Amino acid sequence: MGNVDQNGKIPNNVDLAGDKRLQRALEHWLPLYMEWWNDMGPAGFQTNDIYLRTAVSVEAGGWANFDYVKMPEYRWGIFMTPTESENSIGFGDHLGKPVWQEIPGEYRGNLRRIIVTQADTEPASVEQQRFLGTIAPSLYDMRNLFQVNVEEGRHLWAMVYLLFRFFGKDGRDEAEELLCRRSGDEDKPRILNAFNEACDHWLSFFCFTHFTDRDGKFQLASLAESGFEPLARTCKFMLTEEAHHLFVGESGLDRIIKRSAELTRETDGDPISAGGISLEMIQRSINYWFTFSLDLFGGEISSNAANFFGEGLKGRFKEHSRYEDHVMKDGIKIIPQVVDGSVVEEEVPYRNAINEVLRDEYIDDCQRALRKWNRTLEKAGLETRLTLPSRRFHRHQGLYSDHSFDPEGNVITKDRYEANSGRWLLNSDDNDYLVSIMNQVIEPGKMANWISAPARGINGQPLEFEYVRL
Ligand code: BYC
Ligand code: FE
Ligand code: FE
Repeated sequence: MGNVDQNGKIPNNVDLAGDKRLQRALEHWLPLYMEWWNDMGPAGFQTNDIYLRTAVSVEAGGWANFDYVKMPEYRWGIFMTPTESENSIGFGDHLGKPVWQEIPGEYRGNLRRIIVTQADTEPASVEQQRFLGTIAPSLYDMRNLFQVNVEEGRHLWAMVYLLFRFFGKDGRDEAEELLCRRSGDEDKPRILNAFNEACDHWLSFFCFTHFTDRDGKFQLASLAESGFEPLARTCKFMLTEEAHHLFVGESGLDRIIKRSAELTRETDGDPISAGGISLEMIQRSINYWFTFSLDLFGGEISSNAANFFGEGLKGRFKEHSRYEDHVMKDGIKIIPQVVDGSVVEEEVPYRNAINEVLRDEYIDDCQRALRKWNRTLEKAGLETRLTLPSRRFHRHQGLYSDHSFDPEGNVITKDRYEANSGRWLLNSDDNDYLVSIMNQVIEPGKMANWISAPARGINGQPLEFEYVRL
């Protein structure tokens, strides 16, 4: 199973050649996918050579091959991490029973829903990032953008394979729908809210890859625990690609913060006068994308999530190493809720609160990055610090979406919220300004004025390397 077949139209290690019907069905979907890529993928640059990595094996160390590739010729493949042993289900009511290689009939609906939701985010993000190449701050960054884009395309392939292989006609219909919905479209939007938000400049791009791709990391890690083994192994391999997306976001923001700090000092506190980005704007962008990404974990109290866990479909982050009790039938979790206008702690049955357990892990990981960025500010000699807003602030899903909160998490009136939201969240003036300073920089090794250079190039190449041949 581990061997990768590179010869067919669709590279894979799932023995597509051994299932001609399935192979033909996926080869039939390929031109539909290409049509979507040409319409909704990166605008321009489709005939340029880009220095990209392509997955060519599934071995831990050396799965990636770096070379110049034109994006439409990228080899989108279907890969699963191989298994070493006979696995058993690691959590929930079926704990210890053998993992499923086929879909258990009674869970077909829930699995389909999870896979379609995951799948939908992948093309959505490509659509959101469609125009960013034209305003890239360097060839290095442009290349990273396209790397993320082709890999999100591959993630769509990963999920579409599962739909075709395990869900028959329904799966094929869902796969078609995935190419019909459009990010931000009024009539046929993408499923989850963050994936319909505009991402029209690079401050939003880096916040998106930092905060929103990070939801991907935690959701994929939970699905990598699944008792449905083809899903688990698919998600494990996706996580190897995800690490680069998170690097792009975290280091991109760090580079903006570093440059903004420099310009803040040079201009006596007015980086905008020098065409830079202010720390207040960065804070507003963090507030905006962090909170939209919090929504992606679903409601604080969710019977869907309780079922996914009990049924062995979706576990917790690092279920095996981080937890001892893998059944959690009787536990409780404290969830602060608004009662009569104030926040009080209420007990909730643990399984129903499992979305919040994952959100906790996510917030800790975000906090870690904040500490790093604040060290960058400290080193630059500035006293300003960036923070994460409360998980209650600016929410559109779950318990807190019915109330208004300030960034510290205090209940406030709707009027007070509306009077201040422009100060707290990335606003249209910010967006206009950010778009106005972002002009494409295409000289190898050069950076736009509002961002500092990265510490090193890609795959050991120098910064001056021609990452995109224009
Ligand atoms: N927006 O029971 P609840 C990634 C809906 S990112 C809109 O609390 P549940 C990537 C929900 O569907 C990772 N609607 O939700 C990143 C339900 O609808 P119905 C993506 C939302 O099911 C960057 C209702 O509200 N993967 O890979 O417990 C670039 C009640 O919800 C939202 C996954 O999400 C929302 N934010 O949890 C590229 C994994 N949240 O039934 C890629 C699969 C909830 O009332 N998905 N709703 O119509 C899941 O595990 C779960 O579906 C969710 C929601 C965690 C998303
Ligand atoms: Fe992805
Ligand atoms: Fe990603």
